[in-house]
Amino acid sequence: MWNLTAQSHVLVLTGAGISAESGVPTFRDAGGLWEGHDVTDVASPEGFAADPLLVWSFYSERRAALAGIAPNAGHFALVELEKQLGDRFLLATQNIDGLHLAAGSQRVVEMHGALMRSRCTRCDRAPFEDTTAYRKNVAPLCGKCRAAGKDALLRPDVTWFGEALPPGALDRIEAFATNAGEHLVFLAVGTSGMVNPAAGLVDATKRLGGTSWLVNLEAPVNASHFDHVVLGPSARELPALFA
Ligand code: BV8
Repeated sequence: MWNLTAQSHVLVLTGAGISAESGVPTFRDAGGLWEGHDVTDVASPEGFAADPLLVWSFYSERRAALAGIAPNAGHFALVELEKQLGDRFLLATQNIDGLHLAAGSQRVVEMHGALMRSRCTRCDRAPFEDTTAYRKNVAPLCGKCRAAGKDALLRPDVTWFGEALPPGALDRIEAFATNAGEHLVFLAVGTSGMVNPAAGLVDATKRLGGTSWLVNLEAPVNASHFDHVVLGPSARELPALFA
């Protein structure tokens, strides 16, 4: 039974599954492939170096697909939980769709960056909002570098396979969990548990003496690591769990 105490600190980890009912395809739906490429090929620095046009097509299509997409009841249930818990709540998301922020979540760590942000591959310009779905076979260049007479590609401001997470992201998550200690309640939602370091959070919870929950459509590879498993769509199961 999901019953929190006054000492409970809740760390939530979300993956592509929480956005599925908003109409955002998960990686598993595509069988981990995109246009016949392994996702780790198009979502890696090597893939970008090899074929920046293909990688920009992959991300531009996902930007275009986000038009008209809205958060669902699962996202809003987490907003309500954050309102109840305040600084005893932290949301770490693997998703880059921005739907948690759109729903009103504030204590959010975007572990893998943001789809609607780009950054320069060369200069120190800060990552900037970029909602452009570039036409096929167009890879955008940095305007600041061009003004300096240099050609430099822009890239999506996301964390690719083989790249470190954004500075401070993991520290913030680990500090929250360590501070919670045995009062940590870890809740994973809509994730296949195949990507590290996110997938290791359930084991860190156990080491801390905390309790772990999973809400997922089907049992993922690491289901047995969780103390409690709720199988079903998160837009239905999260509101029911917190009721
Ligand atoms: C790092 C990019 C270290 C943006 C993503 C060998 C070689 C190289 C690296 C590695 C290696 N072995 C291990 C690694 C580490 C690697 C890794 O884990 N690889 C895996 C593939 C083995 N990890 C990394 O490289 C990470 N970095 O380790 O850095 C380092 C340190 C210092 C210096 C340098 C390096 C970086 C990982 C980030 C990769 N980038 N995204 C983008 O394009 O999105 S990950 C990408 O895949 C997504 O962001 C997402 O996180 C992940 C897919 O996972 P899920 O979100 O779980 O989605 P999935 O579709 O798989 O599952 C959906 C689930 O939802 C399913 O279970 C389904 O049943 C469920 N579901 C469906 N519908 C619903 C539902 N549940 C509820 N309700 C529903 N309605």
